[in-house]
Amino acid sequence: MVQKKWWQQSVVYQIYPRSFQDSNGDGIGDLQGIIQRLDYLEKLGIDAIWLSPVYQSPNDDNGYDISDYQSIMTEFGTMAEMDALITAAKKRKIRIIMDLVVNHTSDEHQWFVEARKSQENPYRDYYIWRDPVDGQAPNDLLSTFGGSAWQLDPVTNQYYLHLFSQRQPDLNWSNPLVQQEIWQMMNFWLEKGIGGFRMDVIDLIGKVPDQKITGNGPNLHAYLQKMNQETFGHYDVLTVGETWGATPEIAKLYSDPKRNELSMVFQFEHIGLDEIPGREKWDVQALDFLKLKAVFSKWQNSLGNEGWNSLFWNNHDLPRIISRWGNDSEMYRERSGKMLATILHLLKGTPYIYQGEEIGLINTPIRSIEEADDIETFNMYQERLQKGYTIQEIITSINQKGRDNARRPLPWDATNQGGFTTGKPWLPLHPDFLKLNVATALANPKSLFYHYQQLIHLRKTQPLVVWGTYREILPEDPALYVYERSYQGEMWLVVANFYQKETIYRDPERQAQAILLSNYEDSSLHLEKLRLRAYEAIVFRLA
Ligand code: TEU
Ligand code: CA
Repeated sequence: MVQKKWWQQSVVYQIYPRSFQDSNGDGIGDLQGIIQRLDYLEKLGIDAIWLSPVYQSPNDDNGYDISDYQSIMTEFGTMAEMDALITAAKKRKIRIIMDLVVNHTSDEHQWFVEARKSQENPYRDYYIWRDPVDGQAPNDLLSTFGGSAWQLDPVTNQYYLHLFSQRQPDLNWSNPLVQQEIWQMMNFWLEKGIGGFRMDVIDLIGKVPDQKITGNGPNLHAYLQKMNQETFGHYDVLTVGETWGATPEIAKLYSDPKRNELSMVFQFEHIGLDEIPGREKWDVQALDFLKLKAVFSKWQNSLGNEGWNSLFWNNHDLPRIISRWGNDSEMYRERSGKMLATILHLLKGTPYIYQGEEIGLINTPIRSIEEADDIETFNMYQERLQKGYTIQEIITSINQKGRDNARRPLPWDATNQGGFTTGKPWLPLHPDFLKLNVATALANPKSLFYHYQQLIHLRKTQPLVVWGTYREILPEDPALYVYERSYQGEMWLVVANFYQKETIYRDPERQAQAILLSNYEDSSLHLEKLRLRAYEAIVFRLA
């Protein structure tokens, strides 16, 4: 019998600290601000907080470029406040999951400052350096953020590898000294009583650049098994790897308990379904809903006891899901948000809620590139201008898929700057914050917030949600997502209309005993001919 883990029964809330709550009026969210808002998270009912990076950083990539893993970013506060956050969260039975970014560091990390001094420097091989080939980069590996993945360092006349920005040099994981440094740092954090790690692009640490292998390299799992043995394997913690290319077979390699690697992974197969295959994320097409259902069902049915699903729509890199696949009009924003939440949170796996998702935040369009912040966006803007795209085409793409959409400060109330800050926010809030804010949501018993709270409550009180089996119904239906969850003789049926157009579900053989949750107050129990209105999502207990 597979041992039951706390993180299988948990709901995780992701905080992007820069945009969560500012406590000192500098317009930047901080640790003290998170401490001040823990009661809100306890009310929502979450069990763990995934904290995007809070370590010292020059913020070239908003904290995903770390210059000191064991000190807190100046704008976010102090190590004492970090310790206070861990303690205050623990009082509320909330664990803190740290963001582990060890594929690369900042170019301001002491290791890189040393490494670039000379080819003989003892830290040189902490990173990946190559001689020019015919005066050019060693090969045509590309950075995720555009351009070559190789940057010439003129002092020592060698190129260093950076799969992300030029200021995020990749660590050389084949160097045992690098591994020792990382184990030491991870144990520093584990000894503080954190609840685990989210592991940034962890599928890349096994890269073999000379063979242009980046993800899923030959030594990747050996590194992770060693990491488990040397650090978190001695603790009862959650470890979730960000693995963009994972298939279910690959996911089992990371999360099969027998392999002693990770608890689970973030896979992104559903996230790519409105992107044109082989093109960049900015090149979108209409979502193929049948494929979305097929991908969910594949993942629900594939892992068995050899792994565990993560469940998410949003994070700090993704556009807001209601704008992307729901309906962010005034009329349907919350209705479609409740539908999206229902179909995700009643699946088998650990759900992750990204800050603001629970009140139905939506994308914030920009009019010009001056309103953007994200390095990925700036690089894409320049690259596409050079390729001849019009400014309007580029701004449209940024408004659809840009990461700033997820990074707008969280509006807490209808006061100045949404109660996020008493100063000037580092990035403007969504202009509708006077209506769309936490206080308004908490004041409305029918708000999306309370729908999330009910979904979490169902997970906490009904073992079927965590442990039940999954079976999809009507996979060919072009508008309905229908699935069963069964456990110890009990059966639930989730029926959701993914679209605005009314549709019918027919299930003449079965009776519904009760409606456990719906996003309409007058949903029908009659399955023989069930009319589903715009985005109507109902959870039935069957007789
Ligand atoms: O993201 C990994 C990653 O590949 C994303 O950058 C993704 O390709 C892109 O955001 C799609 O829009 C992780 C972090 O989540 C991201 O915030 C960092 O920028 C990146 O790694 C580098 O650390
Ligand atoms: Ca602040």
